[in-house]
Amino acid sequence: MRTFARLLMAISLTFALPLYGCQPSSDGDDEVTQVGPEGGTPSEMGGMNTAMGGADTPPPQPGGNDMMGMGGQAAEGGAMGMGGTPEMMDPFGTFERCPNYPAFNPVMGYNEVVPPIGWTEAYMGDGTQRHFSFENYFCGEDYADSTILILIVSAGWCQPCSRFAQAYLNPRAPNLTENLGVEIVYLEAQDTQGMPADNRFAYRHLRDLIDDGAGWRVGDLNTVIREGDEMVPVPNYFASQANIRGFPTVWVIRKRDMRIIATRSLAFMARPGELPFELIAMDPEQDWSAPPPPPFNNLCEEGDEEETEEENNNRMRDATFIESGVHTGGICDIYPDFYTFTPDGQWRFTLEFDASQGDLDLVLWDKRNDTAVVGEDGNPVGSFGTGGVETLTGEGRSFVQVYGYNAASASYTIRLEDL
Ligand SMILES: [Ca+2]
Ligand SMILES: [Ca+2]
Ligand SMILES: [Ca+2]
Repeated sequence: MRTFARLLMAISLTFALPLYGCQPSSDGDDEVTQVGPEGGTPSEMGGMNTAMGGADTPPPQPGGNDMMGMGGQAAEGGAMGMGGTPEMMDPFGTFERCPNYPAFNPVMGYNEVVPPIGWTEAYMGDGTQRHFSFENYFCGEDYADSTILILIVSAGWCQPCSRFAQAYLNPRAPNLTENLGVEIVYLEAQDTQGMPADNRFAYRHLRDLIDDGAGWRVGDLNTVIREGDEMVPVPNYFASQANIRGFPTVWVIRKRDMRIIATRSLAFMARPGELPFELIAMDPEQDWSAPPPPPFNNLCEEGDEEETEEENNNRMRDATFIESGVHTGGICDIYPDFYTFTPDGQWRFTLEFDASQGDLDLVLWDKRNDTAVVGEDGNPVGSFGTGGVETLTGEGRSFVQVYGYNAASASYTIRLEDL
């Protein structure tokens, strides 16, 4: 596998495979710098970075990280009842004390060992609650056969987070959890308003998205950490993590040493598509910093592809020039399609396709830097819906990238209008 991954990396370098990074997090993100020696920076690799991850950047946080202050959430819930002593049975179970938990780094990120944190009264999909911690996971008998833990750090307002949970992770969760020893933790850092989220919000939000699908539901307000004999509240622990620059942040933690062995943003830097959780679970000792791309299933029919054997539009500099009007094309391989046009004033670019065939997205491209345009709010400028129409407006000479979400394939129709 290692050889295979390296080969793919070499191929991607040779053919300048698009680098699907999380645009808002690409500057100063340690995950990005760590890929440097092996993969080079996006500009070194042809500058084909894109916003395909669809990661969002959180809105400004009113009140800041420590708004709730310490002790905002009691580690031991009031459900203990009157006269409860620490020895009494906690209805939510116990936090395991795990003396052989590995040495960790409080700064979470790729290749780091995660700290012994947990969540009081975490929710399961069926609404039952139990204390859950990384120590429970590392030492507990319940997890003796587990291989990896997938930690998804999301926000209630973040659409790409919802799509990731609904369309990508949850459909494969039964196989992952029942056959491949995978534990899943959905951590909501913020609610729909961008305010700090608690377990209850996480439970309700995930119930709307994935019903009773597998995985813990926890909120960052209920995060606790081991301090001697106690688990002490550290509300907004994730909000203060420097390596979380956008949502969703997805980390794969190997149980053997509690090390983060794969991240969604690193994977997007290397190739199109989401993390291959099944492959990682089956071989957690492998180097997953640059996983292989997902299998591509070409759903185009004869004549859908607007490109030819001789000429492709996979890169901005090879963009297909189009006039106002209607055009047809297809995402018929894993590479994106670039288009450019030179209207006098404002324009609208509408992409129509069969969403049941594949989920296509649009990104406005920055011709100077050869990356996705980043808006004032820090998010890539584009259209990332789940239906069959994506629309983008702009002004003057522009470049637009059409791509398939998680290596999706579909034919499409473009309508370019002067406004
Ligand atoms: Ca094409
Ligand atoms: Ca293309
Ligand atoms: Ca879409």
